[in-house]
Amino acid sequence: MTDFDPALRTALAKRQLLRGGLSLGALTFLTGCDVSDNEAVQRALHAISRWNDRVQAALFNPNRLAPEFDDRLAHYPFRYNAWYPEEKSPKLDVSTYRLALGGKIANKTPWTVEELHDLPQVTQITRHVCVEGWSMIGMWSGTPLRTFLERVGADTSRRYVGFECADGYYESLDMPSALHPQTLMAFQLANRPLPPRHGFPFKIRVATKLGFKNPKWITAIYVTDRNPSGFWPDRGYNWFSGS
Ligand SMILES: Nc1nc2c(c(=O)[nH]1)N[C@H]1C(S)=C(S)[C@@H](COP(=O)(O)O)O[C@H]1N2
Ligand SMILES: [Mo]
Repeated sequence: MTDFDPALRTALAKRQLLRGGLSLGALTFLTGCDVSDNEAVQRALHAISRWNDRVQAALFNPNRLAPEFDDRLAHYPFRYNAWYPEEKSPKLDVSTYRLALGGKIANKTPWTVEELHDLPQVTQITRHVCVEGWSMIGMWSGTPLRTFLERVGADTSRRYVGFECADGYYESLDMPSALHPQTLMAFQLANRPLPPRHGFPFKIRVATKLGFKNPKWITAIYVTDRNPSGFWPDRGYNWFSGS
């Protein structure tokens, strides 16, 4: 099922242009390297992607909100995605689960599921957009990541927040995106506890970014000045991937 709206398609096409808009000739000219020299081309492309990250970060407006929708438009069940089939997705145990904290955070005491669920929650209906070519509107409830970071004494003057997941996936956000009012630790989907396949006990829902920037089955959160990158950014996708 796809319910891709045209405005979004245009926005994505523009992003594609920005990403892929350099011709091979221009690339040769800019980098001064022979395009058959694969390693040099890879280095140049990575340099362009890093430049792209900086431009996107500079354009990011921390007060601009992603569109929110009427609850009748929210899908449930919700489409599953990960880099492997659903049967292999982690099933975390409520009684043994602990969220680990690291890096520039004052109080690193691990959190149980019960403690997490006691945090204040808000509800948001936004569109999840996967680079693989599908999108779906969903209703997520949870704690703004900003509230949690403040609660544990995170140093929000640092540059990045990193996430580790039970399946070996990892992702990270620039601090302004982590503090954005729509960035949530989502504990619920459509008013139900977050189903195991969607990240129980919680996922990071980032309404301003593409689907792969929304890590599921989080086991650790840390604050750092060194860009932790991400599973897909390390495989060629642009790291910022948002607006
Ligand atoms: N831990 C983990 N998180 C992940 C992924 C993954 O493979 N592992 N895939 C990402 C991608 S590409 C997408 S589109 C969304 C899908 O989330 P959903 O199953 O809730 O729709 O999860 C993201 N978060
Ligand atoms: Mo995705």
